Amino acid sequence: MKLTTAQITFFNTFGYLGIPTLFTEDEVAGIIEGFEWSIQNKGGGTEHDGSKRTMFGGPIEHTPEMCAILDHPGILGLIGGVIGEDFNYCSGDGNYYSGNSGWHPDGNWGQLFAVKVAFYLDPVGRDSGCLRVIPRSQHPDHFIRKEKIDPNKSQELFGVDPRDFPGNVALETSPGDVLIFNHDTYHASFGGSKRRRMFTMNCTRHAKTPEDLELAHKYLGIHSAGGYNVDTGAGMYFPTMIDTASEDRMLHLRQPIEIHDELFPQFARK
Ligand SMILES: O=C(O)CCC(=O)C(=O)O
Repeated sequence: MKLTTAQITFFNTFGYLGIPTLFTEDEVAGIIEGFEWSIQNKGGGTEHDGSKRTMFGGPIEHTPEMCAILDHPGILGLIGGVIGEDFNYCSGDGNYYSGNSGWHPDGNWGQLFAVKVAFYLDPVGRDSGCLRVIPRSQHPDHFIRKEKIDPNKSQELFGVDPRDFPGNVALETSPGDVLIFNHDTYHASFGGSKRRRMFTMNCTRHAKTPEDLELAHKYLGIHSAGGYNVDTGAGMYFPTMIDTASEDRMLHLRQPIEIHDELFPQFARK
């Protein structure tokens, strides 16, 4: 799949993009099976009682089938279309969410450096836990950034419930639809169930300049297994991701592995 110029312009202008039915019904069934196996066996899912979010790292790294999401032509076209075909895959999180996620950006890079790909595994609507975004809030000159407005305080500030923060867009999805957004874009979710199934992939530009290499070090110093003090047994990724990687997949893994092992030699793959 190749994004159209209009889709790329939409992403660059508004800071997010949704692709309906990127995955077929059969593919969705396989992804849900792989997600459930992973969270139940590797992610603490058996303990989930709805009182809080259950979260685990590297949701696509624990089974060969989930790892293959990184080889899927639709996913490669989507991520490659917005940050370059040689993008770095930088892990992600798998979740049984419980309740609302307040408004937040995932980064404050001031430029398009990192993106999040979001997969919701149940139908989610505006009041049942879908992702909401504030279009254009990725820009450093967006009014909420310039005026340091916290949209979570919009009830106190403006008499408006945070879920109705002016201008926000509810991205209702069904399984198989895929969302992508700039890490700097403010996002949230309201009204979801106590077992809202969702996982993400984080990706950054491949670093080619000294400035980008510095950003990549900064990024992986925080947002990586080592950054979270997690020993995957294989460094940057859980072993299955590397053990089943083709040369094409390695294009998206090599630079994060190198930087991660340099930053966290104690966790490096032996
Ligand atoms: O679905 C949600 O609760 C929002 C997800 C989110 O905030 C995130 O992945 O950073």
